[in-house]
Amino acid sequence: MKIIAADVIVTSPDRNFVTLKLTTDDGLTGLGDATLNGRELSVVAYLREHVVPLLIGIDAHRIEDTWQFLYRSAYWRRGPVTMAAIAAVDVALWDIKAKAAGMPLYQLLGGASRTGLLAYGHASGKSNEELFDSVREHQEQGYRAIRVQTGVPGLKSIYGIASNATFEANTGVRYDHEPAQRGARPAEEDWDTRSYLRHVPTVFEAVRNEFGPELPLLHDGHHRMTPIQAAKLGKSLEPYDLFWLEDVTPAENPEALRLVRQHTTTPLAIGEIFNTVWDYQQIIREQLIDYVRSAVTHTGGITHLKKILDYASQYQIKSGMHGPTDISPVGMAAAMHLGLAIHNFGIQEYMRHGDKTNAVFQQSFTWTDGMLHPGDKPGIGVDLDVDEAGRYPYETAYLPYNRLADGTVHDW
Ligand code: GCO
Ligand code: MG
Repeated sequence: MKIIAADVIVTSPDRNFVTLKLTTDDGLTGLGDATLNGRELSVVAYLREHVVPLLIGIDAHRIEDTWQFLYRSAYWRRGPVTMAAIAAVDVALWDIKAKAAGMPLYQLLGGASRTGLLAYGHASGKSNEELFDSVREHQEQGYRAIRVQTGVPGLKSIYGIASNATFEANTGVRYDHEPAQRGARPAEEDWDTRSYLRHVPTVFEAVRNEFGPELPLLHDGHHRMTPIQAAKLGKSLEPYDLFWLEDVTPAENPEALRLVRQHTTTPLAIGEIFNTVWDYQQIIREQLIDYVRSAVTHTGGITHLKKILDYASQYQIKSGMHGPTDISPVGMAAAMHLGLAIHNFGIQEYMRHGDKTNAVFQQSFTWTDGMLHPGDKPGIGVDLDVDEAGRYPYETAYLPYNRLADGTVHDW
């Protein structure tokens, strides 16, 4: 079964997506997600210029061999662009193999280990009132686990807060569902860690008082704290029993989590901007985290993320795969198949894609009582309507960035 065509499809229905479509000589097709938010075209070039020519003629069944070939033959290993490109090839090959077998992909990964995947959504608000409404809205949509992000007094616009009126007016989508803004330059947001550290525990106290002790609550620090600040936050949130506290310190230095871990029993999650097992090696071995946040899309695909998660399982560390809107429906489907099959599944992030996106990508997954299931169509269960995709050409878009009050650039 040979690859005879490899097409890189760029489309921007509600946001930019990059998809690789492989076709075999017996007429099967497979899809892989290669979307790298705000840097999409770098992966397009990597694929079109350097990978597509190597794929024509290869045996589509040889997934592990193709992975090792693309990873090792480049010499320049790792990094988000390379690993997103390899991921797209890997997932497209798994899609093809599962279609050839006539089975949903999770069957090839060992079969279902559970009936569905617990998923969490993003509630947010500038004020507690707005936040409570957002939590309730998510509960009405079926969510049984909820991430809570709050505005901070004195800060105009910060990561993860939905009520950004300018953004919504410009884009027609809620900010928490889509932080990347179309336009020639990144939007500037503001930040003050001391105000944040003072305010966040009061919000979690209010949320627990309003919604009770049962509801699993999560929070994302988005890499903005120093280790000692992160330790303080973890400690001050302990009474509110978080499911996890995410990305507390910058990801370049994972061993910073040692200090955080020494000070708090709040469970820690990290990894959405990691891209290989090497980023995780030390923090898994030293048991510095509780959840692996990588997406299939940014971590070399199913083949490589499964290895990371198998390693993590030896230390009772679970999956918490990244699932914001910048993971395309193809990347989400791959995550669902992997999550259904592995033993150490923890939770799946799930934000809804917009209607235009859902018209480009026809999907087989189901959402029932807060649980996702990838469906039982052969392959990963996603089709791409090329004509519909063609209606939405690429649009320049950037993620925002932060400045402190004195103008210093800060982690966003
Ligand atoms: C999350 C993430 C996202 C990222 C986004 C960047 O936890 O879902 O932090 O909100 O900011 O994916 O592209
Ligand atoms: Mg995050």
